[in-house]
Amino acid sequence: MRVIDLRSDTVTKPTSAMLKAMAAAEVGDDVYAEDPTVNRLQDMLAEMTGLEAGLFMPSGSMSNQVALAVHTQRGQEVIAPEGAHIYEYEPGSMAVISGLMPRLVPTVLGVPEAKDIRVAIHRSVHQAPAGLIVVENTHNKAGGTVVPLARCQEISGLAKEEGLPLHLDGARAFNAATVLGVEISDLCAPFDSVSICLSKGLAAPVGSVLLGSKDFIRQAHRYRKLLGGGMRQAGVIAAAGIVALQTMTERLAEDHARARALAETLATLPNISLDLTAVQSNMVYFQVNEAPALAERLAARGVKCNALGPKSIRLVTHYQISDEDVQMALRVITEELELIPA
Ligand code: TLP
Repeated sequence: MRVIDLRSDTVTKPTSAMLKAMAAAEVGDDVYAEDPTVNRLQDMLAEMTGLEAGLFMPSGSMSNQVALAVHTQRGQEVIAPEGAHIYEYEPGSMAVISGLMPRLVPTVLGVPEAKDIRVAIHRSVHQAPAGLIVVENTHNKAGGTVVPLARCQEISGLAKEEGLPLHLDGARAFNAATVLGVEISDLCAPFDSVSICLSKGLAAPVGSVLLGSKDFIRQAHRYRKLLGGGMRQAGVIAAAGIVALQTMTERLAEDHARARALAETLATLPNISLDLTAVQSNMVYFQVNEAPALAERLAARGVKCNALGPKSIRLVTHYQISDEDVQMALRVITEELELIPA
């Protein structure tokens, strides 16, 4: 049975070009910053994003948490959009690692307003002071939604006024840049630090890169080691990341078109509710009764998706999902939905 895995873009397998580059990678000890392939990847993404320096990380979660650790002091608050990955899916990491508390601000489809962030900045002696502002682009839990550039710039202006650093969880920053039709450097320009995942839509098997000023990255290096993220001959995986940057950034619109196609048909089906305005990149969320049971039945028929809560299902398109896969998945989902009592 062909398995159509729509659980996440993290499930992508390395392409043959990636595997070839991995086998041929020149390596060294990256804890000494001596792995030429890791150094090349870091320099390449720093150049592409316009930030001064980069640091290769084993995961997006570690990349975000190292950024939080470097930017803040214990006892401070991190202002983030509701549903932010650093809060929802990094299991208490900011509290455990850095002694931080989240202060979540409301959003419309993952897009916070500068005025709400301003209100969330606390300074009185009775309150935990703000230490950092975080934006997520695309915003995963809101549906893979995109924060417009003008809003990022407005928040950056506020952060500067308030003397607070601004971090971007850009796990899917290239998806956001694709939707907005801007360069990745424009997308990253408002931020002091940016975390970009190579292992999501860009299809590399492992790794993220944290970007920022040279001084920020020097401190991040220490925290990466502190968290056990010094990977030694990491060039073997960084090589796949380089191929991902060379071959995968230009094709993301295909994933977005397939997500759109999925969503438009799903929206017409009985027994579910789906907000088409939230379908902006490579994700489709819909609401349905007994989502986990539906996800199980779909998986048994070769269509894997994630039930994120009792009534929510997420489908994510990626490099290894074709037009035929979309049609096949729609057929199976339609049949299963028709079996649900209204
Ligand atoms: N997200 C994963 C799950 O953790 C939910 C997924 O399948 O979407 N920032 C954002 C916005 C993310 O979506 C993710 C991964 C991360 C950070 C963390 O990346 P990893 O999984 O590499 O630690």
